[in-house]
Amino acid sequence: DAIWCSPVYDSPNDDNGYDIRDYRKIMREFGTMEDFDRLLSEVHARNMRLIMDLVINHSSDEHEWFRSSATDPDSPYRDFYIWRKGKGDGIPPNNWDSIFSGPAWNYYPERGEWAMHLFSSKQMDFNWDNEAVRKELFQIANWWLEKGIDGFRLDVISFISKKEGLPDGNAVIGSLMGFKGCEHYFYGPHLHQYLRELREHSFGKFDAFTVGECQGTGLQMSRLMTGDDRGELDVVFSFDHMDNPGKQRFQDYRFDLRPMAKNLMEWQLEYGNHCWPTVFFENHDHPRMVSKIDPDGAYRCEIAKLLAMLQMTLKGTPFIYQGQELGMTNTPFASIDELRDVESVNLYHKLMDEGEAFRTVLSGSRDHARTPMQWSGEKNAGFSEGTPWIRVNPDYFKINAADEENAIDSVLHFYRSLIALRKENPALVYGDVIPVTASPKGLLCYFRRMDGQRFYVELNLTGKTVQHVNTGMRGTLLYSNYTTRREGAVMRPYEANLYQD
Ligand code: ISL
Repeated sequence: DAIWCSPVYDSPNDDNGYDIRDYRKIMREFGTMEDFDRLLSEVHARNMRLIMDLVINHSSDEHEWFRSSATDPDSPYRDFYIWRKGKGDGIPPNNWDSIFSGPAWNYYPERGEWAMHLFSSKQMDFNWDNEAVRKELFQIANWWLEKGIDGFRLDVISFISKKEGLPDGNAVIGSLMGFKGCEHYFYGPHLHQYLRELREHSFGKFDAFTVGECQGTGLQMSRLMTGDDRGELDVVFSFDHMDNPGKQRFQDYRFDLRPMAKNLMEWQLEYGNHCWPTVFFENHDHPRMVSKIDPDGAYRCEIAKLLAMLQMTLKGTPFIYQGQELGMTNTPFASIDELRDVESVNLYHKLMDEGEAFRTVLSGSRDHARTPMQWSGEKNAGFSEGTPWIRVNPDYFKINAADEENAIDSVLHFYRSLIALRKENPALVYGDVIPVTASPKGLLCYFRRMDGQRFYVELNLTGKTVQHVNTGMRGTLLYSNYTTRREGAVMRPYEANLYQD
């Protein structure tokens, strides 16, 4: 009942719209402001909400503020971005790396200085320490809120405050994380102050919903950003569960659901009653979860449904990424020419001489999640009559919305049923989460309980059979991802069952 749109603002599209040239204009490829206004009113007419992506850690280098700050010594925007002198001999002001490969700095001869970009070389970081910048950004947010949108997803909002003096990043942290400098902005000195100002001057005045993208802040720091008495954000996206411990996205490994479940349970139990979690397994920055877990796809439907059950029976706000509800998979891109994402392309060129570059890029590429939505088995998956901007996943013949709609036991219908059940039963939203601590290894079992109502969820997180746990619960089986009854006391691979007392 709510939609989050990734950026649809005017942009040269160096990073799929996350590089904004004009915050008050719609990207030509997507239509006009009239189209947007119609979208908003049709969404509201259906009693739904619309959340926009607010990308205010950086803007495009084609934004007029940046152009003016680079070229005009008298510009009122001179200090809107992070400009510094270099160390001489073409050496940038510090050793920070861009998250999208290469140094985090561009040199501008017209100004004789370097400007910082934590992301691509066309995404220039704003100088949040300048109050005039903050005021302009609050006005942008308010302009959209006055239009009547319902809230924002705040892009890399935890990166907005950088440590004074911009000191060099530690080499060990840099090699662990893949980019140097991050300890100086993952949780910067003025972050809380800036979030409070945002709320005070913008979101709070409109009672708007906010979800902050907060890479690397972990449970405790996220509590400080979302506590209901803190006046900062409503909820955050935390990413610690999205890769297995010790692994990172660009590694070719089979994702194990067990550590993810452990992490989710920590948040369920320790985040506290003054904070509210989000629950998500996919977004536009991550490969498809079913493929991470089971690259061969033997258990694709079972896993897709297990994820649906987990997501719809945990405490928190669930976010479903487009295509997740069909069990969409990774795409077998054949070469680098088929990839579009700036992060993938830059990484490929960086790795070139290390061999295996394409394989590495393919394991983590964000393009897996960005292929056209699979509406039907028609040409281009029913997405477009024209040539899509990126390759269509060839499996659209067997995985598409039209077929899922017609098949009674599809992943899509499973999501629908569970969403309906959750809406009808506050115990699934607000109820206590009570894990069964004696569950055998490989199982995740928990109760949701409120006002005499009780649900029980049992999930086999592995591809092997596991001994079933007897909790004495004699409830009715409401949903299962297996249609046949099991024999004996074992849980089949990735089996997921939901019972009610
Ligand atoms: O820190 C990271 C690398 O491990 C990234 O996951 C980073 O947090 C993430 O890429 C930030 O994502 C958001 O901002 C980017 C944009 O490309 C993404 O699409 C967006 O979700 C820059 O605006």
